[in-house]
Amino acid sequence: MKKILICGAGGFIGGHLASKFIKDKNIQLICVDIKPIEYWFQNFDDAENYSLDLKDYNNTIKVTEGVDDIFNLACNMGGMGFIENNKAECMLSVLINTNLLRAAIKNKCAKYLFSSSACVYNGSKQNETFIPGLKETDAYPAEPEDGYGWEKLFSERMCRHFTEDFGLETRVVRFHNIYGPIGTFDGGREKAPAALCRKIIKAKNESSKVIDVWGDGKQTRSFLYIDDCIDGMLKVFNSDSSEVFNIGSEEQVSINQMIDIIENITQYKVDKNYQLDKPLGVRGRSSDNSYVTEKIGWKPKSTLKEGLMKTHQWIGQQINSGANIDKFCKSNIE
Ligand code: GKE
Repeated sequence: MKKILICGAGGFIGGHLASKFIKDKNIQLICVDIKPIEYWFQNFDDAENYSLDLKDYNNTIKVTEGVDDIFNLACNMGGMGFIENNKAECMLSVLINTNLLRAAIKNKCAKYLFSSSACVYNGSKQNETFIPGLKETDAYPAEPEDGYGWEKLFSERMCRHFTEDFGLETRVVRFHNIYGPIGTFDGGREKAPAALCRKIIKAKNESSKVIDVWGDGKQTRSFLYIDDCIDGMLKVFNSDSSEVFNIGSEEQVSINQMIDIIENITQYKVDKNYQLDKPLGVRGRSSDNSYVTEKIGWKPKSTLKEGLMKTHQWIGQQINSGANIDKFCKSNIE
């Protein structure tokens, strides 16, 4: 029996990871999140569930006792609209990683995964719309996204030094804009795929023609479907490498191209009201997966269209169900 701890289990990626582990009868699962349990996106009676603030060292000691593997997916985060306006809050997540690493040593845990982000990449390499995919080495020289990206880059490095100095086995993955069902789609923390599905579904429902789009729509990203994210994260975790790996897609699209795909799924055309004063982030970003494919043997399976179809279907159901959807739409639940 293996004892596994998921930190941030009430959030999007943590919830999907918990739903995978809970099916494995050889795993004793411990789930922790700062949110009250009724606000977790997914929760399972067969797990031990705790609502605790992992910025507090005492709590990290408590939940890591007897644990073999730790998945740290806990941080205060969101899409561009959140991270650009909450830099201090994002940086405070450094306390979660710091205290969890210390607790992992104290409680002699075997292995530790840190979820980093494409926001660590050097901004000067992301100034054009269509850019070559970012390689793991492109994080240095350091010029990450202010606030959120600095915290991620610092915490990545702390993992490395805990491995070198204390022998803790660490794994680090850099997620590139993960999307899918059972995630935030309104309220300020949502990322572009969910926001644009929501806007186009609502426009159709209300027979309105215009949606707001942040920026000029020419900025690019690559988006990774949640199932591929979980698969990649577990492959990296189960590998024997403590290096940092991209977990992203190489299918780089402009926001306008993604809107075309969502319009086709919705079977509804909209006019775009471009809002140039909204948070925009980098001009272009995509993942280069050659290193993770070579070393770990992972690459994503879903196309953007396939992933968006499933995401769109779930968001449509939530919007049209009349059920209480607060937990997927509120910016601050603590
Ligand atoms: N959120 C959002 N909502 N973004 C919009 C919207 C909208 O209605 N309309 C257009 N955009 C544009 C944003 O201005 C940005 O240029 C682009 O879509 C992507 O925004 P995003 O999905 O919110 O987040 P980013 O890719 O810029 O940044 C995210 O990167 C991830 C790592 O790849 C971060 O916020 C983190 O969630 C994460 O680390």
